[in-house]
Amino acid sequence: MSARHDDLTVPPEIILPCLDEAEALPTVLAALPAGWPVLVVDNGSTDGTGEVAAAAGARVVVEPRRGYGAAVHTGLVTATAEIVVVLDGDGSLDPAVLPAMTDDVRDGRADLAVARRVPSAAGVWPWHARAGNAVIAAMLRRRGVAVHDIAPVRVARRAALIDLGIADRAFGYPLELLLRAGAAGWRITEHPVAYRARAGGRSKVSGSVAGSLRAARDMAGLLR
Ligand SMILES: Nc1nc2c(ncn2[C@@H]2O[C@H](COP(=O)(O)OP(=O)(O)OP(=O)(O)O)[C@@H](O)[C@H]2O)c(=O)[nH]1
Ligand SMILES: [Mg+2]
Repeated sequence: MSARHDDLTVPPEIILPCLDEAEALPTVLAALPAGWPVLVVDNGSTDGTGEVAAAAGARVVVEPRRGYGAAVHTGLVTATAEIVVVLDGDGSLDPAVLPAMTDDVRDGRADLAVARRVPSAAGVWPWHARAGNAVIAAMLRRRGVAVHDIAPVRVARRAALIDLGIADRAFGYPLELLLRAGAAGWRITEHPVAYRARAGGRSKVSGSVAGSLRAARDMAGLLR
């Protein structure tokens, strides 16, 4: 018998897009809800990310084309669970929020559950990253998508996410997802998630003004 939509015994699958996260991954994987399957998308890492993930019991798929969106998309089409979680592989987002987000989707309160970052210490969210984010979120709200962050964590039904037809394969991916979900009339719930320093390794985006600008450029194209 196949699993029912509301079968509470079937956990969602956690997709972790990872570019050079070998240092952070052991901590990240150990903190995830017990028994939930994990799919690490190794986005062309050169630091042994895939080996570390496999040794810790995760399933690994390699996506050589760089880009956050490319990694997430490959995760979606490779995963098998009905409901999926997309979370960063750097340990910056507290996975304690995942069960409540998943319940929203499983119980039918939401088509998409997202998280909004709440910094847990001064300095974890640099001003340039935070400012760009606030502008984007305000634009989304003006378009009727009631969010306060660009959905750094997401839970939804896998098939529905694929059907949204998101085309961006870089850092515009989460924003395009929200725009398309809003246009499709999806019900969205938003949960606070503790945002902290990455569990190891090096920041590639918000740790520098250049990284923030690159992310802003990917997103700005979608809002024109
Ligand atoms: N930067 C970057 N991250 C990727 C890519 N592909 C997958 N990822 C992963 O996507 C997740 C989110 O990345 P970010 O949090 O935006 O990048 P970061 O390097 O952690 O930089 P911060 O903004 O400092 O958090 C991390 O788990 C990355 O390893 C890619 O092409 N570039
Ligand atoms: Mg990060």
